Amino acid sequence: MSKQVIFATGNKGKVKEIEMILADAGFEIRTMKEAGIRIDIVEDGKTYEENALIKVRAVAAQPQAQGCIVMADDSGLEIDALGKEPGVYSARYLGEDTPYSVKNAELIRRLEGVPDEKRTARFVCAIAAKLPDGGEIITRSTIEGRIGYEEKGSNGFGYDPIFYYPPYGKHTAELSEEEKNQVSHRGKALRLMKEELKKI
Ligand code: ITT
Repeated sequence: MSKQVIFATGNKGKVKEIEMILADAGFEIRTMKEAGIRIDIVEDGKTYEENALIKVRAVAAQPQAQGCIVMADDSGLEIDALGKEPGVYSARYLGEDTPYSVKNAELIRRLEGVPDEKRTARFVCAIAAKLPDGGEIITRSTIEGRIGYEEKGSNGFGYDPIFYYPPYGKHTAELSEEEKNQVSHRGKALRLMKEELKKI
């Protein structure tokens, strides 16, 4: 089994976490940029799984990816009181280039007057892998929490400053990298993927 992995993501926050989570798996990990792959991928799937597969298939079709395992992460934040928005549109919510301080403030504003017990939310992560023989594997995991009342913490990325994680009594942006990876949607989905890859 190839130990060379190309991760099909352009999100630096994800890359940092992925490299830490997979550090003990013995893979040689490169991002698509590091592998010299510069393609625009249209993520028009309706689910996290579909989008993760769209990313791995697009990258695996490139000549630079031959012989490598290609992996991708598609993830998002589901807020129950907002009908699971922004969900699969999390990166595009209010515009791809809009600062997260603005996106986070808007989500908090939309939850004004919503009590604690109805502020439930989760991060979801689907990880897809495309193997050199064309085989595909998908794993998925979530982390359950609530939307807070203000931004807290400066670790992590994206919506971490507004995601309150009850078992630690902190927002995920207040957790260390190790703490977040231990309990996060991405940490758990990637560890499931490591287990699946060990079987082949
Ligand atoms: P790639 O497709 O290049 O991987 P992306 O940022 O466009 O990067 P997604 O389409 O999967 O990735 O969007 C996921 C969005 O969900 C991400 O941009 C964040 O806004 C949010 N998100 C996912 N995981 C998160 C986490 O651990 N902490 C905070 N926000 C997260």
